[in-house]
Amino acid sequence: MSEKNKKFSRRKFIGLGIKGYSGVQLAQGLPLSLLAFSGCKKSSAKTIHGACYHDCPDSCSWEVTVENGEIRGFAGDKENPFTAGKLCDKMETFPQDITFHPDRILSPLKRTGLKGEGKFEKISWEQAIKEVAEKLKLSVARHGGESVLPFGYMGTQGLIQKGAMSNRFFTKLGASNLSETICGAPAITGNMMANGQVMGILPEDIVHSRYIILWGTNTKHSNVHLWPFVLEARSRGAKIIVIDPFRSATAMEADQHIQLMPGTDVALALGMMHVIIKEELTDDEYIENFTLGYEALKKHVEKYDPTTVAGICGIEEHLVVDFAREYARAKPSLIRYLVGMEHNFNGGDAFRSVGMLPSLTGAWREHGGGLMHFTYELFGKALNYGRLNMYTELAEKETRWINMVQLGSMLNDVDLNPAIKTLFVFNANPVVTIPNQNLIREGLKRDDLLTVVVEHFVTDTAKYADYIFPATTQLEHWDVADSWGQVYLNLNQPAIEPLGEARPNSEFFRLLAKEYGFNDACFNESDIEIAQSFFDTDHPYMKGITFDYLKEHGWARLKIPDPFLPHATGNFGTSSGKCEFYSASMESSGQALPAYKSTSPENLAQYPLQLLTVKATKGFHNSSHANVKHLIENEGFPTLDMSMEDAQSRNISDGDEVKAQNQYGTVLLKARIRNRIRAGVVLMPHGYWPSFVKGNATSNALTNDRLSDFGGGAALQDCWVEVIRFG
Ligand SMILES: Nc1nc2c(c(=O)[nH]1)N[C@H]1C(S)=C(S)[C@@H](COP(=O)(O)OP(=O)(O)OC[C@H]3O[C@@H](n4cnc5c(=O)[nH]c(N)nc54)[C@H](O)[C@@H]3O)O[C@H]1N2
Ligand SMILES: Nc1nc2c(c(=O)[nH]1)N[C@H]1C(S)=C(S)[C@@H](COP(=O)(O)OP(=O)(O)OC[C@H]3O[C@@H](n4cnc5c(=O)[nH]c(N)nc54)[C@H](O)[C@@H]3O)O[C@H]1N2
Ligand code: SF4
Ligand SMILES: [Mo]
Repeated sequence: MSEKNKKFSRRKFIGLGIKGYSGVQLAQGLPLSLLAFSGCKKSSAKTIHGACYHDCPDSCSWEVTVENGEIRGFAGDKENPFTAGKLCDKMETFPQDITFHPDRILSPLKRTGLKGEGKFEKISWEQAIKEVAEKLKLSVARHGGESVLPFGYMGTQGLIQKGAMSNRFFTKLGASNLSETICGAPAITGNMMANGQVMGILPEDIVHSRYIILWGTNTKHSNVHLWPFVLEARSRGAKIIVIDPFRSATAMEADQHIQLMPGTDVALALGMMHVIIKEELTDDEYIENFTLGYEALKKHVEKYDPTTVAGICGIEEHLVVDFAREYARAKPSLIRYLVGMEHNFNGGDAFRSVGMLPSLTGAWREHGGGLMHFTYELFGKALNYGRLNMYTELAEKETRWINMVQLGSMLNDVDLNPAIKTLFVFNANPVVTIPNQNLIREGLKRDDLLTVVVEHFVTDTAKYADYIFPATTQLEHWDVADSWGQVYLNLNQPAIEPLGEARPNSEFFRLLAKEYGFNDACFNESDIEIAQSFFDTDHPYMKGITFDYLKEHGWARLKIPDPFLPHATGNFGTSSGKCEFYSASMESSGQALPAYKSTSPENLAQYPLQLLTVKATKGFHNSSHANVKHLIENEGFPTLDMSMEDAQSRNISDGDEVKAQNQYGTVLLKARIRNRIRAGVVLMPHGYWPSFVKGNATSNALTNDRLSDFGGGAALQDCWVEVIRFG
């Protein structure tokens, strides 16, 4: 459907109200029972406030209209200035797409076929919990608590359903801990090394900026609700620059697109510093008062001259110089980064070096200037997270950490002591979202592994489960939603009763804890009690924001002082309180200063093209929604963007079916030759499920589980393939 048509049908949907909604539901093939329109009954429609659960910087507020226990309307909250009445494309039809999806699991399932085959039979909750608890007990008695791996991730980022009860259960059990590193870890580590915190300026303040660099972030798709503020800044005279190896949807709308080679951002940032220092465009007073290690940095960046940097980044030399000058002279200038450039061997240092730029030029001094990154630290101060991590109350001893990025290796590691014998997967779909898909599948096939999945669907991961438990969706459970991309706090209230036998994640772990014999009072705490505990604080950001207030109003903006200029006069979170150009704490590892590290791909002769697997779809959220018919149809067959040069040398034309392959796997794609990617690099969208595409393999079948430079993140873009036409 074209952009224009989509907008039209959305307006029509809102305009027609209840009747229009039923029409949309019918078009999506909802079970007719749900459409029973109680026209003859007296209307008792209620508005229920809620919020999106996705791992997304926007954390939108929504309103659900409910009548006689049925949903009559669903839309973004019009009053919330950030959501501004509009959810993103993929969430507009969330109730029918996810909650009422015909494939939704509505009762517990037990495996009957081979692992991976996807054959299950229904089983009662009582029996399933009993069997899982029994098997778990036997296994823990034999192999110890650390043989249990809880693989829970960001399927929902709501504070309760993400982990409040599961944290308690696995801590008490003495299970292994999961290092949640696949998203944000290198970005956070890099920024923290320089600035000691990731809290930059507030999103709305971008309107005051006059020079906006969207550095490795696809705002139009990944951070949809920031985009109107970017456009507002542009209408007030701002220039927008995108730095991305791909001509993303956002890059297409920018005033300038710097299309560098992947993983070379650190070189570009150090090259900019070289020019800024050499041309005396620095803010010396800011450097003197609020930074540490300037002399060492100055010496270090001497070697990052424009010629060298242009060579590394694969861009023209004058670009490095012009860009540095423009950035340093513009006032206020802002860098927006998020996560996108972290997934490579230079990822952490990219965030560290780019994060230093505003201190070199004093950009932090101005309203709208500096850096914009994550906002979660503001919620960390405001809310009481005491009931989330109950380690000191429940842990008997410290247990090991397992890096989620290496799930495949860990499941297959015969020397791991103890081996992983029980795997709980909830809020996650690792077969699709974790590198090295085929290795993970191999591991999940192990006969001696008990796999328990809590899900909405039989995903490509759940197909390997011994037991699957049906989880509720955001329309059916309580949650509290903080945010990493804006400053509104939301209370999500259930709008309808759970469908079938679905239960919240929290309830699954409550029941399992009880069956396992854990009697601590914390396992009896209800979701509402946990929700209330977050408000047990007198922090000034929470003035007037109580549980009862949010029950009534749904959302509230944290009471942050306005204007908010976090580093106008220093106040960095480092131990020195300054922006650290030089990290003394990293001296022993030789990494006190950010540096470009060249990567040496294996088998470059055989696999010469660098593959990026990024969130380039509008319809999917990581792997979520990638089983929704109209969204898959909208996205079409997964594409592989190639340069004309690379395509011609392989006799490939636009639209041809191709195989991208390397030592880890093979994925079938459709070549797209639209001048969106530079020669030497190819790109495919991430999120598709193997079982929904030809070839039964998707992006992470080609990636490997090597780590990034810092934070234990995934270097999944350090991936090389060959592309061959077939068919
Ligand atoms: N190649 C490649 N790989 C990537 C990325 C990339 O760009 N490229 N991006 C990475 C990033 S940034 C991230 S954040 C990860 C995301 O990885 P995941 O956290 O695995 O994200 P999703 O694919 O959204 O899978 C979440 C699953 O949780 C389920 N779910 C949703 N709500 C609930 C609930 O309330 N209860 C339960 N039990 N389940 C629920 C959904 O049905 C879905 O199947 O992927 C990473 N992987
Ligand atoms: N529609 C949609 N929105 C989403 C998500 C989704 O799956 N779908 N996922 C959510 C999640 S979990 C996250 S973490 C955020 C992420 O949001 P962003 O931080 O914006 O990250 P990505 O969308 O992964 O990547 C952004 C851009 O980085 C580019 N890139 C890749 N490697 C490099 C590099 O080395 N240098 C530079 N400069 N750029 C590079 C990619 O080409 C891509 O266009 O988005 C969230 N929003
Ligand atoms: S996925 Fe993001 S943009 Fe879309 S509704 Fe949810 S929070 Fe908003
Ligand atoms: Mo993410």
